[in-house]
Amino acid sequence: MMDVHSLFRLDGRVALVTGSSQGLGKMLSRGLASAGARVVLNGRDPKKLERAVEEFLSEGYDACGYAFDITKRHEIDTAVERIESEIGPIDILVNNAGIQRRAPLHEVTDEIWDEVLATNLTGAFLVTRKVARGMIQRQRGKVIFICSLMSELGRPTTGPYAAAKGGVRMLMGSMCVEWAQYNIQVNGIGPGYFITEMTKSLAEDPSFNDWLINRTPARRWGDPKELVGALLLLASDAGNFINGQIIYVDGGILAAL
Ligand code: GCO
Ligand code: CA
Repeated sequence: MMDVHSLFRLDGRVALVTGSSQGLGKMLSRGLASAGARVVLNGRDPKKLERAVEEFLSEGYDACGYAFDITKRHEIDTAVERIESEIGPIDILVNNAGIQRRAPLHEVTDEIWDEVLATNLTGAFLVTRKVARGMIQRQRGKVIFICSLMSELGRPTTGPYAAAKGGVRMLMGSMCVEWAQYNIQVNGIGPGYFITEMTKSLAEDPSFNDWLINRTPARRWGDPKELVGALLLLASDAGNFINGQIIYVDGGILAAL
């Protein structure tokens, strides 16, 4: 009889989740902690991060927090080195941090473009490049990028975000083809529509809500908890031969015209 339960366990593994003091990142971190991982939460705002760590500790999870901005190279290097010396080598990296700045492309300012690409694409690359150096040494690691439906499709006013998330899809695949030989599995999760700080304004707009419900074969928004299963598959030994894939958790949106 196979022990399939332990296949998905993460006991003794260190997981860093960027942008995890709120939103999907916080829920993903809860899922990793529930499977036994030591979770390292991250955010730019030390106070918000501290509140999230307190919450995790009060729920009995093994959690800590390191505040750093993933758009700042020196902050990343310092933080990753501190985490690896104070907590332990990072076994699992979840590149979740991301921002959304909606505007029609002809009205997108240089600042909007630069901020979205710096956070959603370049930041994810910088963190992963730093963490992967250790994973290559150790010949073991799990890297999961939080992609998006917009790694595949666009929607008016989300051009910079879609460009970044499309880039994330190809960056993830490029890392897979270079690092799979070091027993590093690089994959992605593509969330559909979940109500978070990023999408609250959309959910509160009746016309958008009607459009989304009709566009989704499951006829509903996702519950952030529904991302945890795909995450544990990719973060655990259950996914040791899954490389370069994006698992879309979208209620069927990408399957529908
Ligand atoms: C939007 C949303 C989307 C979602 C998600 C979908 O403006 O349409 O922000 O981009 O956040 O990325 O996968
Ligand atoms: Ca695919």
